[in-house]
Amino acid sequence: MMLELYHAEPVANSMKTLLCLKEKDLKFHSHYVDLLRFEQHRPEFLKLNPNGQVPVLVHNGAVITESTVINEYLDIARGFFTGPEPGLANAVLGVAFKGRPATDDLRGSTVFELLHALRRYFPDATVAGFDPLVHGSAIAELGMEPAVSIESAFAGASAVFLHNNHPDLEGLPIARLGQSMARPGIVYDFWGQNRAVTGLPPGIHVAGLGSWPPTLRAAARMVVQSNVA
Ligand SMILES: N[C@@H](CCC(=O)N[C@@H](CS)C(=O)NCC(=O)O)C(=O)O
Repeated sequence: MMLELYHAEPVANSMKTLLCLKEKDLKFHSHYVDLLRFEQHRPEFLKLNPNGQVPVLVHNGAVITESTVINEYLDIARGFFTGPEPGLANAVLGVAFKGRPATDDLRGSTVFELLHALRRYFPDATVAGFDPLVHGSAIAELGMEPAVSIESAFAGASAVFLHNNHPDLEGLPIARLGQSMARPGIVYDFWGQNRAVTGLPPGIHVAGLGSWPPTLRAAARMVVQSNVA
């Protein structure tokens, strides 16, 4: 979906994001907000940013309001809008601290470590994020592309991480969801909530802590050894 930027003159904080878009040669729809006419305080704009400030980036339902975060988003998620081949994509489902009892609280969530590792090992990969409770804007602030559903998070992903134990992530139709994944693909189930998966499409694997088959263990060891100095 098209990037949309709400901005004022190409100075100050608006300039910061405009420069980033220009540098990356990203096409975007420009919404000029006339600060001298106080358009930043109009109700329709305040719905986007209650702080009444520009710049604001809107993309795929995500509303991002801080210029630094916007630039990080453009940098990290650039694979989603630079070309027809987005390259390697990962997806993280269930990003909150825990899934039972269900919460949208991110504090203490191991998703920070997971994202850190993904960025280290796959610097060019995009990461889609979905959580039944965590708002898309919070997911975008973590540098993930907010997915609107479990289905869309699976689509095109090479690796899908079921990170917390929210009940919605239990008993997923992985054989069907896996059909939309890139090949080879892996669904890594941190909580083992999808143990008895049958009928997987060729090239799609399911693994979880303690369940890696020897061939995948060897492959994982090679990846780790080639990345850890
Ligand atoms: N922390 C914000 C600051 C944004 C900011 O200060 N924007 C100014 C324009 S450069 C603004 O919208 N001012 C209008 C107002 O405060 O009424 C960011 O970096 O995005």
